[in-house]
Amino acid sequence: MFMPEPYQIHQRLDALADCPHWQRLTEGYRNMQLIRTFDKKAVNLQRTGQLGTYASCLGAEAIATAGGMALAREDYFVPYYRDHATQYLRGVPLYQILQYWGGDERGNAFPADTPASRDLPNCVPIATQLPQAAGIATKAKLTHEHAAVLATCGDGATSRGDFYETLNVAGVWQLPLVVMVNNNQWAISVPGQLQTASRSIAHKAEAAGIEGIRVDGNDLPALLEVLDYALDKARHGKGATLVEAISYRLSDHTTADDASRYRKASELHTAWQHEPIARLRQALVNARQWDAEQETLWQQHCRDVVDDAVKTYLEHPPQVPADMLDHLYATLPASLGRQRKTLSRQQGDPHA
Ligand SMILES: Cc1ncc(C[n+]2csc(CCOP(=O)(O)OP(=O)(O)O)c2C)c(N)n1
Ligand SMILES: [Mg+2]
Repeated sequence: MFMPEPYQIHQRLDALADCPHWQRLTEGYRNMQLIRTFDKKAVNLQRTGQLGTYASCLGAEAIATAGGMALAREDYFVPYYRDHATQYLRGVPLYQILQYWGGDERGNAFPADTPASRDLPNCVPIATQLPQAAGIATKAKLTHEHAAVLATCGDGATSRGDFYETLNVAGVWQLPLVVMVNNNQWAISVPGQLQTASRSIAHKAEAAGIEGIRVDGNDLPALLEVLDYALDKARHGKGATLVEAISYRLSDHTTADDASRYRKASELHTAWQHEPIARLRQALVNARQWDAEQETLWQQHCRDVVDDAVKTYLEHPPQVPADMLDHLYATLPASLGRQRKTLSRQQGDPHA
């Protein structure tokens, strides 16, 4: 049974000999490859004017995949914008993830028959999703659900009041909450050392009286161990955990950014040596759990799945403009009602 060492960075990839979970790790590897293929395609779609501004998950594949694999159906997921893998594993089809980044809100209507139907959509204002996650965790606790809430954010988000307020209530109310921080070393152009003077992000748990764990965010088996532990603890009423997953943002901040203007090429080059997919592949190959033939077949499969998702996304008729007024109010105010009618008429609805 895994027990975390306080504030030591937990790693597992280099000591997998006694691993009883090869099947889970190869499944995780496949998921990470799939999401990287998707991510590359999404950037290309943006570059060719077919997607809006997009936040790449390059380098965050292990973190988000571990989240999706460790969550149980009855748990809740409160994401931030690099968690495409978790959303996919919770049941959001890839084409819907593209819809969201294409500016189409229908991408946030997660399928009702999947675990994702319990989850929140992305939240653009940094860290504001965290108090909402604490709210869901409070409800889960008060109604005695056997469920945990996993909420994620970036290192920059940990400077916001919402983050501290969330940890505070999580501690004092013993909430079934896990906050996982993707510490990718950068918040747009702000590096970690300008972000906080705290010894680590995990140490920020101390003041809230909850457990803080550090884990290598490029190490899928380590992440799975930490999340299994923290989510299980939450489900059994044993309190909240702050997980700091240390990774590196291998992409620009978003497609609207050019990171070469503020960070050294040598730093990026070094970070690529530790990226999560190649490391896991090497471990699987060493253990004879994966080979070149499987790799070729899987990569082809990933391309096919992603091509299908892109086709479905591009084939969807655009949202009608009147949609922007729907789902805002239980009863639309009269002034907006008139605007809605005008929009509908312009769309060619004679009965509007
Ligand atoms: C309240 C708020 N302030 C500023 C922004 C602009 N903004 C978008 S992403 C970002 C940086 C976030 O960095 P981090 O939390 O480290 O996440 P990362 O993008 O590195 O994954 C900022 C400042 C915002 N979206 N919301
Ligand atoms: Mg960051």
